[in-house]
Amino acid sequence: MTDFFRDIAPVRFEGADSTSELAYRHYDPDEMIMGKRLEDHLRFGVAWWHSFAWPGGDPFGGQTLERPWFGDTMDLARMKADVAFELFAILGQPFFCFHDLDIRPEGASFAESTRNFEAIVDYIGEKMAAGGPDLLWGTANLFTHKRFMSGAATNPDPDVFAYSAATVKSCMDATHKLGGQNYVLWGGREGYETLLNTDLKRERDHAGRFLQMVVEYKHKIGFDGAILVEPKPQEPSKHQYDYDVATVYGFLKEFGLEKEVQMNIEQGHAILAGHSFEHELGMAASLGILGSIDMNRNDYQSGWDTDQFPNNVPEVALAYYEVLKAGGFTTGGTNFDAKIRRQSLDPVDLVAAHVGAMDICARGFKAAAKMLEDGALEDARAARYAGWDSDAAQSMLSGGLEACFDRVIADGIAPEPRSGQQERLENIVNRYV
Ligand code: XLS
Ligand code: NI
Ligand code: NI
Repeated sequence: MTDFFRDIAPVRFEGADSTSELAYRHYDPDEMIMGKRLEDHLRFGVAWWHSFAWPGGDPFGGQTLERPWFGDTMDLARMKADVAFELFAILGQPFFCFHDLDIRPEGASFAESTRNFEAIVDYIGEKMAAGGPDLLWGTANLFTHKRFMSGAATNPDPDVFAYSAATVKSCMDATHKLGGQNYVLWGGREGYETLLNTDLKRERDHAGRFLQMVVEYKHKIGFDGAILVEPKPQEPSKHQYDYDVATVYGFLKEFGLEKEVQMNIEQGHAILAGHSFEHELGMAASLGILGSIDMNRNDYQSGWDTDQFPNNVPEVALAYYEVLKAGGFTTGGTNFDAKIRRQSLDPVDLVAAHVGAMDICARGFKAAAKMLEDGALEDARAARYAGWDSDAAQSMLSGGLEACFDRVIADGIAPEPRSGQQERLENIVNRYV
């Protein structure tokens, strides 16, 4: 036991009227919603990088967070894991996620980094076996170290491609060993700063081959979790190849991977791409590649990836509405890819951030489930497209332009515009949130 969280007790569900600061008011893990426990719907995960590895820097200033485990030794890495599992015991959430770099000290060579990593993975495995949460997903950090400054799989230097592939292999092995349910690839530096020095076609080809190698290895080791790509339009690279869900789907098709790879969709990345979160989720669902979500919130004014904890119930409700409409999560879940603000110095700030976020999500999720069960939005949607239920309308889709032309003439078709009813639908949503 460390004394980092001192006497903070495990957080319990106390109901909407509770006045305790650290209580779940809306997240009752055992509440049955649409025939399933709320915990099994939402599948919350804590992100190791933001909660335990981030020192509080921003572009104008360095470390603000003092943590007794900061430093590059194995003992400190073990202390970090101890504190992580102490937070997990306080929150009671079912999952966590990590990158290799979050959990192990960097070694003097790849071999040493790998040894460090494997030892900490075993340490974490023991803590999981002792009753800790499960691994939602593992991933590799192929963007922080300067060796990745010009990309990982898309680096002009084949040695960096090799280093990246070796790193992903070891991270997939660790994820498999810990029973992880997914493996995530976010291409932070798979993109470019200027076309003046970039062979765009070659880089995309290498990224495609790299992803094929990941899928081949998944099958080779018998990892039955999902491979997830996390789209983001820019930041840190100026132009990133995995811009948004639709772009990544085209990329998957090009490399024959659309049946093998799904999406991990992040709220803040959707906003950076000029979309809403629900657009990205709805798009992935329509393409059959909705895997998991990184739940956070971007600042709508600052225009960069602020990774704040969610606190907007209506937004979260519309996001979960798309997830539920698509049938809910299978291997995926709700990973809080979110960090406290750099002024939030106290251990209790970290706990409160997660408790509040879990409550916001529970509230939004329950509103979404009710909206779906009551069918008001779906009835209106079905009515809007009802014209397509007729045989005449359907046969048009198998005919051609001339058949349409003939039908317009023969039936004297003269379409009348109809209301899209947006405000009435928004009022329906407002009854639930
Ligand atoms: C960064 C990404 C990152 C991924 C995991 O913007 O969201 O945190 O989720 O590499
Ligand atoms: Ni992000
Ligand atoms: Ni993310």
